[in-house]
Amino acid sequence: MPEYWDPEIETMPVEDLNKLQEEKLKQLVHYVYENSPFYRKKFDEHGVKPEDIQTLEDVRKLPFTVKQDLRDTYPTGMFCVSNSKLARFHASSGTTGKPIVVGYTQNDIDEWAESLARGFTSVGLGKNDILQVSYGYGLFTGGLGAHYGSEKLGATVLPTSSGNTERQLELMRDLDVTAIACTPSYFLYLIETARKEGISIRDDTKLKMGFFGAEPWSEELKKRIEDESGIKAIDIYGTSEMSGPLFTECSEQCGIHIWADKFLVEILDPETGEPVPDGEIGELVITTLAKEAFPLIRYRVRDLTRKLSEPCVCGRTHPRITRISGRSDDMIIVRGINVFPGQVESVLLNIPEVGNHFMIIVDRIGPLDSMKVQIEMQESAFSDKMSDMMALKRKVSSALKSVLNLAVEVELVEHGSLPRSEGKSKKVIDNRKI
Ligand code: DLL
Repeated sequence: MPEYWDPEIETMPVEDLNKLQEEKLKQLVHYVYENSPFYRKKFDEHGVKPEDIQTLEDVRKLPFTVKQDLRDTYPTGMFCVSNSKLARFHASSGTTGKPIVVGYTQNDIDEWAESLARGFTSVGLGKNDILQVSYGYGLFTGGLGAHYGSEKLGATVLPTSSGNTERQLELMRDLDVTAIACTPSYFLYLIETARKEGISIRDDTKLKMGFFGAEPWSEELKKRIEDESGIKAIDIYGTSEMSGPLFTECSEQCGIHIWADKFLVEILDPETGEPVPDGEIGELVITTLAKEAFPLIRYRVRDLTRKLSEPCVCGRTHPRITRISGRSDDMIIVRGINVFPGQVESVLLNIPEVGNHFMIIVDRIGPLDSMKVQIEMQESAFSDKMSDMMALKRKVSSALKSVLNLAVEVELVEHGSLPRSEGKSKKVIDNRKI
């Protein structure tokens, strides 16, 4: 019997769900028009009035919101409530310029926690579980987001935050932790550190699942994590602008459930802004239907994914999105060829001799772009024979070439020599930008 947090909402017939979204959308456009000078101006410039929005399809009459809008209105120029109604801020460390500040009313925090409580329940997490939250606590939304979600569920939280890996492992064992939430790259580091200490996550801990997200990760990495640790790896997704970590896969693991009573999803062609057919890849665009402090209208998230509208076999009727395959602005262009780091990860992790860590380095030598991939090998694959190493390099090179259509230099580096990450990992160094 599948378990639901809120069966009535989660299994609501699609037509009813659409009606509910329509009502909420209508309320939202009035709300932002009345409470956010930013949106009032945007709507006016776009020639659209709240009354023009009567059906769900009318959402397409509304202007997009983009990250630059959040920067231009830094810190709180897009908020719809005064400071006295705010319960919390978070901020994302923008790679360029000012960070982005997001704000929440108490109600926003409750809604956020509820979204996660639904997701946690959908993979079988419950009151008897102990969740180790190894996402960073603080301005980043990961730690506190997972923490509040878990408390709402009634599970026990172990708020380790990131870092101090040996201690994390010690507590995980001593307290019989059953689930963890962290970036997939940090979990790889945990597995590696455990191994060095002679601990097997599979045999020496009670860990049964992990909620991995906050950075792109491939199916191949999921498989490696599951094979090396014996736990179930669940995809968890969200962004600071939407609130933080919000959505997870259910135990069927066939897409991430997006709670349609709280968020309206569009998948659009990044070039034309037109919707792509169900199941086709495009850019995720989100409208928040339940947020008070910092609602977003048609926010262009820039993450690339597919929408699956068919109800899930778990009985939930809300739409799903597939694993994020990259960001439209993550793409590196090398000699005119588009390369997504995720593609590189998929190719590499399909080769058994290749270890779990790699780094892409892009350079410009004279007029020409060049791409190099540094790869750690599996310790077991290391050989003293030069010819074996050369053969492995050729194998990796030709696998990359066949997928990327690009000649890539491959450098095999010593196990443990590439940087390990405690939070979001960096997989690309683009020296052309320096
Ligand atoms: O990373 C929120 C979060 C925390 C999500 C913990 C999941 C777990 P930001 O720092 O604003 O928020 O970064 C959001 O991270 O647009 C994606 O590009 C990427 N991202 C987040 N989750 C995933 C995922 C948090 N499951 C940006 N798969 C997003 C792939 C992800 N990319």
